[in-house]
Amino acid sequence: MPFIGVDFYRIDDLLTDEERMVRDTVRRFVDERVIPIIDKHFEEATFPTELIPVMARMGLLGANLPEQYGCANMNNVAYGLVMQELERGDSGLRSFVSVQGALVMYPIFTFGSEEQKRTWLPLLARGEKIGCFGLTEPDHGSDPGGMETRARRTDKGWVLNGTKRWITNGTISDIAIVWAKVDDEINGFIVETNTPGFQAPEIKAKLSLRASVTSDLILDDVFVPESNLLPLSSGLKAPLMCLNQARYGIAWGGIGAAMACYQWAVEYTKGRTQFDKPIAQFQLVQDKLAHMLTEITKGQLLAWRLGRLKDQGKLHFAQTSMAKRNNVWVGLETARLARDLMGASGITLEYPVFRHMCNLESVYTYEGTHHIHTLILGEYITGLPAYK
Ligand code: TGC
Ligand code: FAD
Repeated sequence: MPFIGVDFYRIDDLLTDEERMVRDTVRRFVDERVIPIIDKHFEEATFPTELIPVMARMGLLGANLPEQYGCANMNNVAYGLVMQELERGDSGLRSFVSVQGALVMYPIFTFGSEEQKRTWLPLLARGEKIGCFGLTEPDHGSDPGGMETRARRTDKGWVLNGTKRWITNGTISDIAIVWAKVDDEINGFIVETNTPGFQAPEIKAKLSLRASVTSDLILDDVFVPESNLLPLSSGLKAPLMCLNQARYGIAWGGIGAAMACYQWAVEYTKGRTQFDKPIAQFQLVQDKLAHMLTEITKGQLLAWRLGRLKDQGKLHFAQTSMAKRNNVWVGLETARLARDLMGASGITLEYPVFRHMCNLESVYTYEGTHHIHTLILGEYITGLPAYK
């Protein structure tokens, strides 16, 4: 079924020609190149690596970073629309692009030396090198400040020891941005994954984000030269700043997945007859469709405003938390309701809603769980942190 878009409040009128052009280009790419192959990748639990060079040529990797490092220099609304469209295809594809841009290129751009930026950013933008971001550990997920990975100084650099878990792109990466403690201070390191002592075994048997690679990172006396320390990355605030970038993209992505599920729910219920009527004519069904459209529209407005604030440099991270929290919930709620309205047909890969629903369970958890974003907002409102 061709995607017709969901724009009840004429949000198109709030976009520039360029933003619409970017959105429509990625929309076409998703319809023509992603939708036809993604079910097979989801079923076989493989990532469509063949799309990496295509997305790189389209300027989607690190798309909101400057041209001088080989990036597309999009504004943040255009970048958000890219994320929306990619996640309309599959959260795994958006995850890949989020990690490469927001969690690998952004920290090098923000905390790296000029030499590190010139060395790595163009390669990452062209998709010739792939990166991952290692913050979470087996015993430290929501509480990354408790990490146990350590960096020890030596004559020529650093030696890293520790384990990271649930790392997107880990097994297919050339570099890992690894966060480790030096004494009590957290620092970021560019770890080249072919360094002796580094392993990235893939985590198998996932029932969510199956078209995405997720891995452990095991660092056993891994030597990292001094030139690969991110010199400006001191403190937990540094990885949290990276998370803001990824959470921003997810706020748009959740709505993309919701739009796909909503359109299927409308089409399916209009075409499915029970009791001699299309089920779309029943009030209980219309109640769910009205709820979906309302929540999607609110989520779209939230994402659009977030983007404009980000472009104006006025964004507080609690505003990003509100949008990540809300819009991933909208995605999951819409996917679950769409699945319900499609009856038994909703549970197969013949329609994308169950795939989106399974994916969004991870998106609800990663980049700060729904609870954690509630508590970030709680701290913003009251000044009182409830998570510690
Ligand atoms: P806390 O003491 O509150 O903060 C330490 C310092 O950081 C500042 N800060 C932030 N700065 C920028 N952005 C943010 N979002 C910030 N949050 C806090 C804070 O003001 C403080 O600054 P300063 O100057 O006083 O030092 O830190 P805490 O240890 O109490 O933790 C706070 C908490 C729980 C909110 C934080 O740790 C958190 O966000 N936890 C969630 C962890 C998380 O989101 N992990 C994600 C891992 S990566 C991932 O999931 C990738 S999925 C990718 C994909 O496939 O798409
Ligand atoms: P926990 O922190 O153990 O949380 C379990 C439950 O307890 C949740 O409901 C949580 O909300 C709740 N909880 C915890 N603390 C509190 C509190 N203070 N108050 C109330 N409730 C609380 N990480 C990376 O570093 N890089 C990646 O690329 C990456 N990719 C991922 C890909 C996938 C597919 C998944 C599933 C995860 C990925 N993650 C990645 C890890 C992700 O960020 C963590 O899973 C997430 O931060 C939650 O940590 P946890 O799973 O250890 O859950």
